[in-house]
Amino acid sequence: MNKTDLKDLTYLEYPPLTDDLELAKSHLDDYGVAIIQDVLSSESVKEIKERLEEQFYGEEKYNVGSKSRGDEGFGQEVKEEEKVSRLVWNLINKGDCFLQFIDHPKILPLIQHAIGEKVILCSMGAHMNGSNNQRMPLHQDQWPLVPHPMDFNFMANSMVLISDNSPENGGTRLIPGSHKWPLIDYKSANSDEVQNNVQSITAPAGSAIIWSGRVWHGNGLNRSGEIRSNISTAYFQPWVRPQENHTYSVRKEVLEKLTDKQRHILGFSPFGTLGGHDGSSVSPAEFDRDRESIGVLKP
Ligand SMILES: O=C(O)CCC(=O)C(=O)O
Repeated sequence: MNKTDLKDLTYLEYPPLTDDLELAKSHLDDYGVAIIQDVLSSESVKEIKERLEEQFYGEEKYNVGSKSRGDEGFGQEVKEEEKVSRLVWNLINKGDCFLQFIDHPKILPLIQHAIGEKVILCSMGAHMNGSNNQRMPLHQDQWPLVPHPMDFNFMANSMVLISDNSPENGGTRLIPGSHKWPLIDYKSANSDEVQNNVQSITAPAGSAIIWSGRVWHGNGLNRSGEIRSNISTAYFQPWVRPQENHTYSVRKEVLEKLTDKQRHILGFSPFGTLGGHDGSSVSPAEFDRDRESIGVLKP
């Protein structure tokens, strides 16, 4: 790693928005990024925005969840009052309006195009970036989660925009084309040489960005005076351990509402020989460990 001359790296423009699935697949291949228009209606955006804002202030009130200024990953000391952003984790439990993102028909086929037919959900969370945030380090989603850099695509991410994204409100900054870069380290990727080439996306609320786990990206600087909210739903090939362990964190009342397909994507059933029990490939969501797992037995 790290023999690359940063001057040789190629930067592409963002691909145009599209609602054509086949074109979006070719954008994913060529740019590592696709931007899909009209994934949500304006009524749906409004409903989700209201739910997210309630959750943001609810988590604030009960002093739970995750707050940041953005630049903690650079090792910055941050005062509590400077933490203007929240990552509202595990939306699966936080409103029926989020369940559609587990297997959204305009998103899941593109994720499957990027990493294959069989997927497991890594995590779903809202990046609610407050005004006066700071930049997080540019990163590849699939890299820090797995101990070794691996030069193939086993992760893909989606972000449904609940706010219009622009340079003014810290639209997500991605580097189209960087999925084909040679492996470079974190420090080089965060050098001025690279940072100066990265632009915030401009796209309307209701659209979605899909990207390969190897695309370098990060947040943008929000100076708009308002919160910018994007919902990230990320997926792995099913052999990787997900960020959120849905098999114990999904609340019972939510589990009852999920379809079989959604439970499967959340990891409630095995993939091949992985994720079953006692050598069995049957692992239903209602699994009762005390009754069904075989313990110490004697003849
Ligand atoms: O908030 C954003 O725009 C990007 C967030 C992001 O890249 C991340 O948390 O991995």
